[in-house]
Amino acid sequence: MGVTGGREGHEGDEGVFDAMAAIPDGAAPGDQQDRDLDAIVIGAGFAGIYMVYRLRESGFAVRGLEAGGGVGGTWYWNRYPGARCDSESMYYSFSFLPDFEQEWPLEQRYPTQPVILRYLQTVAERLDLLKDFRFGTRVTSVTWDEPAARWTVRSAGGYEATARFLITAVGALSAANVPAFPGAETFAGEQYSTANWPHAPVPLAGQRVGLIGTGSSGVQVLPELAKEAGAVTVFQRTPQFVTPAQAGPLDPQLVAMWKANYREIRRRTKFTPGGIPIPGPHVSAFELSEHERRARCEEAWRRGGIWFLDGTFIDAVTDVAANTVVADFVRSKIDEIIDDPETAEKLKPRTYPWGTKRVPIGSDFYETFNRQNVRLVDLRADPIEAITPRGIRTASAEHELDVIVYATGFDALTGALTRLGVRGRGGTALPDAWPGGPRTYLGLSVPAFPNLFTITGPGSPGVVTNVPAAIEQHVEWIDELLCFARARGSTTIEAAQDATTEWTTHVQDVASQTLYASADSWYMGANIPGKPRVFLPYIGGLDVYRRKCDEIAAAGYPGYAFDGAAAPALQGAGHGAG
Ligand code: NA7
Repeated sequence: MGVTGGREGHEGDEGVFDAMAAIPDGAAPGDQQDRDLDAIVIGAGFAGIYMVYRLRESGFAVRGLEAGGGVGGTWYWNRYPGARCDSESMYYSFSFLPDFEQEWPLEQRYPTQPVILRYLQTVAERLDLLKDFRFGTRVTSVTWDEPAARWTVRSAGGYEATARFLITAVGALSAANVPAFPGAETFAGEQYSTANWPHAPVPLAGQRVGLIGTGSSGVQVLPELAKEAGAVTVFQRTPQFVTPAQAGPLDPQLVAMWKANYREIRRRTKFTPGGIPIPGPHVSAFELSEHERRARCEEAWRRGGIWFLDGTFIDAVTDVAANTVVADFVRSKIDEIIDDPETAEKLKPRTYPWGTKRVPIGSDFYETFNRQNVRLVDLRADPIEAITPRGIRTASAEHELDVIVYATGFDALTGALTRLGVRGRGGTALPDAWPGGPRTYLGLSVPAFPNLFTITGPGSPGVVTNVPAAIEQHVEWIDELLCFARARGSTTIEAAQDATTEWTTHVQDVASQTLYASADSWYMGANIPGKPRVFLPYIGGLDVYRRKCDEIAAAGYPGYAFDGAAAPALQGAGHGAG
């Protein structure tokens, strides 16, 4: 039986991704053709919703296309039990709706998937955006028509549209990665991917569940599976440094204070590195005594979430010794929490620095291993050999299962783009333009792909920040650039090779000042076999990035060519980030 759920561009793979069949492409209301558009936006998550709104308000004829049956993006698909955002509720929303932000209830510290989905649905309805989207429309080809200087977009169901500009709002973590284990199709039970979870409740009572993957999704789903299932076997390839979320209801007094100051908080959010204005650490681990270091880690752990991620030491991800202080602290917590020393040992990360794989934020993840119905299989010592009709066979045993849950991550940042089938000038396919890894200007533009803009694309800070904050910056900047081109009567906007090389080099240079490159993470493309090993997002900070983009806009967009003529040369040496 195939994995239930599905959406990624696996045409012809419907047996594996069969829930997508529930949204027949082409069944969407509206015409089968759109010929007179200024812009097409692909995706209806935070990015697509805001981009369509901005362009519409700027007077462009714009159409949003979305594979799913409604708005939500990430939050439409990732419906697994326990799914919630790692950013706190107060920050995880649009900042451009000052009246609505007063109205919208803030109840839990971290918004759950149903709450975020409802938020996006409500925003889309309030802004009257649903009519501007065509849902159930899976884009399978995007081609630059050189003579017309327009993009032609086609969907699996035969819809075709052309537009001057194409903006991808497809998400950085949306192309699900489900490894092809031998024999998966022979499994007699049910298989689910967290990234494509069914809309209907999945009955798990009394079932023997196997969970593959212990990244953020696996960390969130495990406690919920364990509460319901008869037994859960966790198949772990790499242990993680899981941080406690310290989730719970928000104090109404805090919410009232927050709402009274929302405008100022939003203003500060725009000029913080991570899009969340919390005071960062100002001390090196080595300015403190051992006792003080421990106390600082304890306090950050007690506060949980981002306060531990960003709240220990200023050198936690740049200095090996400082990093070891944090890593040892988390390992000591694992020992404290887990009853069985052998399980605790298997759960302790030892092969990469703390923070260099995306740190999962969990609720009762480690505690769940103290339950009688949860077992851990260490795949490093006991690898998966095959999936059989009865379960998962590892080197040492066959684990009998009724259900397999894949929480195996995403082809991050590039996967959703390359799966669109984009072809630029001369028919060049996007993956062919990126043989050694993605090359972009500001994470937003690619040479030889004129009039294409990639919200939270590779080289953007999006995914290492509070994502809506980065999305708003990208959307507003793209909208202003399109207005600029319209005002000067330009037909094409294209990133220059030299500016692209400079930005791409800068993205790697900034990452190389940290310990990130030493881990096999999705940041490095290391989770996808054969993917070039480069650091994918921009880690220099959203504040630095925003200033850089503002400077470029103010200077008339150097680094771009308009109608083939270069805009002024880049001013100043380098990009001034660090
Ligand atoms: P992640 O963080 O990429 O986690 C995927 C997990 O699946 C991770 O534990 C992987 O182990 C594991 N995995 C992947 N492929 C395999 C194979 N072939 N065999 C066994 N285990 C495998 O994805 P998530 O969905 O949890 O989170 C993604 C992001 O979404 C998250 O970082 C947040 O930003 C939100 P590995 O560590 O690669 O050895």
